[in-house]
Amino acid sequence: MSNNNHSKINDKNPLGILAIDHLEFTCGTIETPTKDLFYKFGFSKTYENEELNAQLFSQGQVRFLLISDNNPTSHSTQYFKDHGEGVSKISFLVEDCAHAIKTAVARGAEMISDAKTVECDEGVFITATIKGFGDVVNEFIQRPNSHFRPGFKKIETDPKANPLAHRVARIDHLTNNVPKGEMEKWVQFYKDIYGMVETRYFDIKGAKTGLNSKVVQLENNAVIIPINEPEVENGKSQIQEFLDLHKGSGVQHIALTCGKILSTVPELIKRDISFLDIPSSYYEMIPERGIKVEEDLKDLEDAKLLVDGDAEGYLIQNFTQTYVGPLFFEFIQRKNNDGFGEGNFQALFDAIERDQVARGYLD
Ligand code: TYF
Ligand code: FE
Repeated sequence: MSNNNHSKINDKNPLGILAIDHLEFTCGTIETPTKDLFYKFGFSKTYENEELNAQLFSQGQVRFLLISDNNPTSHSTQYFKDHGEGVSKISFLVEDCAHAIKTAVARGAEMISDAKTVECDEGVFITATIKGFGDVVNEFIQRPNSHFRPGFKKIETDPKANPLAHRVARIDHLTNNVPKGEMEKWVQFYKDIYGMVETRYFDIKGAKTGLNSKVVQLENNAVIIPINEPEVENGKSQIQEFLDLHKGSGVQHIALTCGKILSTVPELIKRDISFLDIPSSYYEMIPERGIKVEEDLKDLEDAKLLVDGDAEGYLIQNFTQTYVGPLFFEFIQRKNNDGFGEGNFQALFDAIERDQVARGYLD
């Protein structure tokens, strides 16, 4: 399989990762408020496994698995006990699972389970897992067709689904928060095991928000992972606040790609999703920043959207409040710009600090 002409396995993608397949969210009960959140975000339930007490929520290529399996020997249950709700597993779709696990281990990964083949009515599925950052595990899944996985029943129509007029398409990036002093180690992990490359570094010093951040990614953009560490240990950085609340490393935010963010974010606001408040002074400064924005600035302001870019292109983004423990979501639309909104960081971190003050974490 790995030797055909269309193989995605090469030295820039040694494991042959095709995409983020799904993210597993461990939860205390399957009736968690996180499920209502997914419905408000426009997801619908597409698969279910009653034995595992697991439900898959899908929208575009984005898939979130809610699981509350309450099994003392399972990783998701252990993760929930140690951290509460959050992303307990990152699952990658691979071309050839046996190749992926063998190569990952040869490149230094710690194996949790070797390639395991399960045959069911829907076909032959192969999965394997390695240790990821913090207590998060990384799965490789090779599937024969569109069926989610063995043991799951497809749900033809979800009566509770409430789709958005313009749905989100995919996971743009997935940000990892780690303790002070660990950023470099995890950058190295993604480089060594996955063959990712480093594409950004920034730090914000002095401010209460102080943090260091690097981005690692596959060169084909299929997987993009910013990694943040607090600048000062036990300070008041937003990264430290996350680590305190989550009791350690974890997925801090998930950025979802929009096709028409000027429709999607206002629709989410109508559904009572809270986004960070951006002061109107922010919009007065946009014309001076040399970004050629097609949208009406008033529409962007009404929708509380941030813009960043240059003469060549830009992106539009905003961030929700924290919703799953300290985890939040970003909605992003790219127009010929592959940054992360670096030009917004001051306005963004000021807004996050105001939010920390409102919650009593900062004074
Ligand atoms: O993913 C990013 O890098 C941007 C910006 O705590 C960002 O979305 C960075 C750190 C942070 C919140 C947002
Ligand atoms: Fe982001």
